[in-house]
Amino acid sequence: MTTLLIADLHLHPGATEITDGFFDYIERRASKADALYILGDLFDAWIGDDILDAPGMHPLAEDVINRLAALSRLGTAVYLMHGNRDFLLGQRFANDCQAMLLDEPTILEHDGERYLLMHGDSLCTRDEAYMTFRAQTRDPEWQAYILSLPIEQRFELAKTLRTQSGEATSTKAEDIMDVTPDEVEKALLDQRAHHMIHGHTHRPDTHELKLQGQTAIRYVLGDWQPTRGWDILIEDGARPQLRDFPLK
Ligand code: LP5
Ligand code: MN
Repeated sequence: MTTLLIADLHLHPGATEITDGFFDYIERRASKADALYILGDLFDAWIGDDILDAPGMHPLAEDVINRLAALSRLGTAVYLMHGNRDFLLGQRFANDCQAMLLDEPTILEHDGERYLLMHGDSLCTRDEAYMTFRAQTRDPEWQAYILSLPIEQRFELAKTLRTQSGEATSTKAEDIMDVTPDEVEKALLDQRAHHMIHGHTHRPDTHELKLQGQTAIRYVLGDWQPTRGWDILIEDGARPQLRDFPLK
């Protein structure tokens, strides 16, 4: 059993190197794996699945759907989790990709180990302004209201939110934008897991921590750049490997 995990590709129409690198990754690496987990922020922004109603309106989304659906048809199970940029990805998108939309958190069992999978933003509890924003944007009533707005208006709103977020993050202390250690411990204990894999913070690393006297490991995926991608490979009988690689 071979499992791959990725996150934070932040695909958008201007990021053609990352998109091409992702499609190459699907062809050369993911197609040989049993499963591919995409742990949030596949897209830089997602304003609703109804952008797919008008063919040709969002060629990038259509390309991604076609590639993921082909991967799935060829035998690699594809799993999708929401991130803080693409929390509006819906069942329609997942169905079109022949992917399974995951709840957060999800437990992945591999080789007798329990891996707690998250995007990672929910662990950043010291970022109180973001926590308020997150509660609002994950509220089903708010989402239903937003999805009822015309696409053009949503597009503008997403642009405004990105600008406001950029301004907010430029003034926040670095440590409040990282995970809160107590939240990590709590999440692991709640789910009886000793391994956690997440993205979001863009601080790729492997951290060991003590959890009730036992060693636990938190793996942090990196965000994809035009020349560099990141993943985690889990194979039977081996420790997960956090890898970076040049994009072609
Ligand atoms: O994303 P990034 O890396 O810049 O920063 C994140 C947190 N910011 C966000 C906001 C997103 O970037 C916004 C983009 C979403 C695009 C899709 C939206 C589609 C739905 C709407 C349109 C249809 O997630 C940032 C964290 C940082 O990670 C590190 O963890 O700090 O948090 C913030 O910047 C939040 C701000 O501190 C507070 C919010 C500012 C906006 C206030 C507007 C209020 C309107 C409320 C209703 C939307
Ligand atoms: Mn994120």
